Amino acid sequence: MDLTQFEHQYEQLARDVGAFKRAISTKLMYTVGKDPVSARPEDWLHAVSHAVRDHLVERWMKTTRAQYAQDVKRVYYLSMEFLIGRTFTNAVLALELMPVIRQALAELDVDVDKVLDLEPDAALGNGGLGRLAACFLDSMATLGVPGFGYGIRYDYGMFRQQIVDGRQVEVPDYWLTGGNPWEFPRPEVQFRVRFGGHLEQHGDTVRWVGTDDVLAMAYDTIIPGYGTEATNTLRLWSAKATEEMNLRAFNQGNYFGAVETKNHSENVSRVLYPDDSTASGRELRLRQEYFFVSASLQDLLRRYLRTHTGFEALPDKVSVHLNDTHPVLAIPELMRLLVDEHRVPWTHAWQLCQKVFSYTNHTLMHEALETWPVDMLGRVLPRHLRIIFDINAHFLGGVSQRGGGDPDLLRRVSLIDETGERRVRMGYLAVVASHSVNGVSALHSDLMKASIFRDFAQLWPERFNNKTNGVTPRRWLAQANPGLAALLDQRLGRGWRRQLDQLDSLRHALDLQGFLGAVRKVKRQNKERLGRLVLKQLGVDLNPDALFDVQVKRIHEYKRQLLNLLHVVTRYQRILANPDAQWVPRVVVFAGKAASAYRMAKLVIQLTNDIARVINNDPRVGGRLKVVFIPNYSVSLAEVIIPAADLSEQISTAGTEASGTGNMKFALNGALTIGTLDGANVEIREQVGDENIFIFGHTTPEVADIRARGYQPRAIYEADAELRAVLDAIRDGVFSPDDPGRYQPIFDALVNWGDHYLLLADYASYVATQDRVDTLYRNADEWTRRAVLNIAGMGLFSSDRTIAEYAHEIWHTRPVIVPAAAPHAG
Ligand code: 26V
Repeated sequence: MDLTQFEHQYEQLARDVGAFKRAISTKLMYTVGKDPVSARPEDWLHAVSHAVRDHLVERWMKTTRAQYAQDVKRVYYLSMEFLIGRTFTNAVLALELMPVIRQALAELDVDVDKVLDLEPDAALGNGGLGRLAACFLDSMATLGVPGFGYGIRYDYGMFRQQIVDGRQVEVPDYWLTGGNPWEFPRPEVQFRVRFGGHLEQHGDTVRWVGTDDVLAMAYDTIIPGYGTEATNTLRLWSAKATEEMNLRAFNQGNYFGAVETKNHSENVSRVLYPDDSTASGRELRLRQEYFFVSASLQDLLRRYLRTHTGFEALPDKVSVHLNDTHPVLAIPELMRLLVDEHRVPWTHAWQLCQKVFSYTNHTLMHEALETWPVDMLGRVLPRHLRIIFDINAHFLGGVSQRGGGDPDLLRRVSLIDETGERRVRMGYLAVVASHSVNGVSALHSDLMKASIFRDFAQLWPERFNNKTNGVTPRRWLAQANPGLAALLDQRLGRGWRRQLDQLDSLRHALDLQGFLGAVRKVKRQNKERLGRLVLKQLGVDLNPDALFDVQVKRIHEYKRQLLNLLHVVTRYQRILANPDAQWVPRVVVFAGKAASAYRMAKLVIQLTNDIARVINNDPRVGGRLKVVFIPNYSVSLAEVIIPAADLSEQISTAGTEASGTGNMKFALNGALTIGTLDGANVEIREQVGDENIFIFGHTTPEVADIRARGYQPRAIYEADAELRAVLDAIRDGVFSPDDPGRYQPIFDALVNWGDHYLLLADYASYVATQDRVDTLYRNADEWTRRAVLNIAGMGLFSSDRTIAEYAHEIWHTRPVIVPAAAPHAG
């Protein structure tokens, strides 16, 4: 760059900074209503967010206009969960405004980092499924795929986790307290959603009458694309009492009763359900599911009908994607809207449905496969139950015509499970009504066809496919790890943000003088950053030279945090027995939430904290081992933890983790994986090479085999002295001297009650592999070389690749063309 060019850019920057200072000050006064002298950091956050938002709005209008002009096919991604996290930094990076904003705020005397840290996470999700939806929105916008996210605007998101005396305590997350500068309320976009009532038959037509109605009101959030003018919309629905409900209630003269009635309606969008919620409140969850799909379908049909007459073109203009079974009521709802309200003949409506819908399965865990009692569905949604029965009749009729000589087939594939209380199988309904059914990793897609959807995969093999998950490199590298991002920019240029496979050329940098050292330095800075957070939150001092061994994810038995703890205790006992050996110092980091009703998961959290307390305070350990449980795992905490990891724990029982996406985020940030051949670990290994990943444990067929032969965990316990010492210590209260029996249930689950997830079967292999980890870590250059090879191999796991596959192979949609911005007028 010559000097004049440089001067020109500098002048441009100065002009932009000046413009932003004025914009922020104006927003502070006229939007937030504060005087700069009395403004709190929260006020500045709102002011600067509004100033940034204005820039997105221009792109948003342009994209929407282009979508209409080009009459594009739109994709509607229906999901109960969108785990977006924070928006500010993401928006600023998308607009490439970070230097300008930093400078503008600094000149206004505002501490940027302090202000950024005030933004609450939009935690409208439990875990992997919700975060995937957020990564997908980012990728759809970046690729120009005309995509709309549709979901629920929960007043209370994922609970805040506090740890009190080692135990998880759930605190409500009222994330909207301070106002949400990113959303646009749309009071003019409201739809009536009906519940209850009964059916009346008039000749051929069915009328659904006497319903209790709720209004769904839209709130829009802009989803910026990266390196493009294209944006998308996330539209979330909030429940409002209807006018007649208000009138009826308030006219009865009982003011408080009336408010209660109003609350009852509006409860539908009050709170996000944790993933193992018990029977209580199940009906409310059913209402939530119907609430958001009904509003979404009414909305998208209205949009379609604005520019089309008749439904012939619907499959060319609309794709509706079902993120797991939670939105599956969209199927009978579309049938209802087409048949009852638009008078489309049943057969035609059904053909349209099958062309419009596609479905992703995210878990094979039995308890997560949704079914709804026929009784409940009949009470809450009588019309939909009738439609489901009709679909079932048509479907079973077709199956029996095909014959095949399997007398049990009809019972097995029926949409109604008739064993015990009759229930509707939502996953089956999704398969029957969709043209595409996919799993989220190669292994999971195969298992899905061999297990839960076996009969359907034989009936319609062409319907089933795999779409291996991915993660957005914008949030999980550029934003979370600015140090590594800068290093990659130096080596590869900036293109990797949109073309993640460019990371592959990092291999050529391996032998460059100083490169490994530079990578190591970034990792160390990230470990120091996490160390500061841990010191502040937990008062525990971490050694940044120690190996940071990290497991962060929802706490669940199948994910086997407990296996990790068995290794920790093994190491502790080894250190005590052999204090003079050359130990590789380790910091073992845990974070994650347990569903509030999940006893065992909560006990694992308590055990982790008890073990941490004992080990961290044992002077004999002398800092060679530290254990921390960082409370309140969230997207923004993940952004700090993941870049600091040396070792990524992905240790689920083979065959249980559908994909995992944390595994990808860690490797992308230069951690080595210790993991089983489960979910996407299998494909990660293919990409990084067997030498650069620590694989251990039994494979999926071996797991099946062990179970089939009659698994005997007690025999393993008795045969392995080291394992026995670990389990005995846990059972006998070494970590819970105040309550020695506290962990008897954990001991029993593993040794006496069948160890369902085969921890003991994998223990020896896991511990031996952890020893190999130590050996490699001693050789700093070799470790770093392999870390770089992990980063280099992550090109495949961009959610851009995943979304491109969905767009080409399932949705058949093409990008919208948004004219590029005119260059700055100066
Ligand atoms: C189930 C239920 C049941 C009723 C209450 C609310 C609720 C919420 C969520 C779920 C199922 C969650 C399934 C899930 O999160 N699966 C994860 O999906 C990730 C993205 O595909 C994948 O990487 C993880 O392996 C998989 O566990």
